[in-house]
Amino acid sequence: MCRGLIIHHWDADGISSAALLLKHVYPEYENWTPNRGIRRLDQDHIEWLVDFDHVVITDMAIPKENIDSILESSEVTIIDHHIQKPIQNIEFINPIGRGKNVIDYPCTSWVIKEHFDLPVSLLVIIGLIGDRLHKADENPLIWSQIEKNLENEGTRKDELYFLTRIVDSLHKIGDIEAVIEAPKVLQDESPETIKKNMRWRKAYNLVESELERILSESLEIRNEVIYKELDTKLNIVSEVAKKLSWSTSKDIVAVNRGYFTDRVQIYSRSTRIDLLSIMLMLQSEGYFATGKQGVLGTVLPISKSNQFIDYLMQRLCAHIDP
Ligand SMILES: [Mn+2]
Repeated sequence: MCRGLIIHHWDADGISSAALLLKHVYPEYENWTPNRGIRRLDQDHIEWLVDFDHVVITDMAIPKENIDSILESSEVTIIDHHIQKPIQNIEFINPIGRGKNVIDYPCTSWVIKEHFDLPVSLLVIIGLIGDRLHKADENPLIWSQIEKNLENEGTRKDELYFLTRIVDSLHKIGDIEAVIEAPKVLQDESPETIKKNMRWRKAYNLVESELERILSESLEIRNEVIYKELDTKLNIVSEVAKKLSWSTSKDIVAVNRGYFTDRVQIYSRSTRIDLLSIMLMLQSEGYFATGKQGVLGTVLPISKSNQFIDYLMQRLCAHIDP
């Protein structure tokens, strides 16, 4: 028998995507996430993966050299919506990587639904809301299908956001065990399963109160660009940046020095400058960086971080219209 593993992102879309794959496509497979805030596998992981005949990587663009190492012993399938060049010798299911429009493939759960011709279901929707938040309805063709499902199931929209936030809180508090357990538990696609899980609800409460604390602090705005310093042990820098930039319509740099002891999380959103080229620059210098249109996330050693933050702020401030 083929032994298979699904490696998935730790957020709501990654968990939902893994759950959909377990339920509909690879019921015998195991699932796992590295969940260390960095989408890169180390040598121990690679050696462990040798035991698997087939490795499915979903909602997480891990480096090409990791894929090459896995390919030496296993078959590889990628199912994703992150910006990524098509990779040879593997099954590459990533419409965005093949040049399709981001708005038509807003999350990995939607890529899976389309590719395997699955119905719209709670897991598909949680993936979408997890990645797109209040912009989940930006594609009317997709959103009308979601609304039809909600009507049929009798689920309210605010309840969906609540369910999604619960699922998405597990990685934010660093509960990797819960993240890995979630795709198995969620296959019943029942809102009650999510709401009644006390461990998950505790994670949710912790995240919400920390966000409330951080978002109530006063804002530093330099030249129309928000500069936000955090010191939190929770993995919420991207969410803080997202919330602040959407509520103010300003570009933002958010910096968290509290998650890693030896590295700094930096997250930026801009509607004005090309953050993708900055992401490529960091990657070419050997640093971890991820992103999509208008979004950049990176984790830098403390020694490099201040210089980079200055550079980024300068670039953003220089492009504000006078
Ligand atoms: Mn995603």
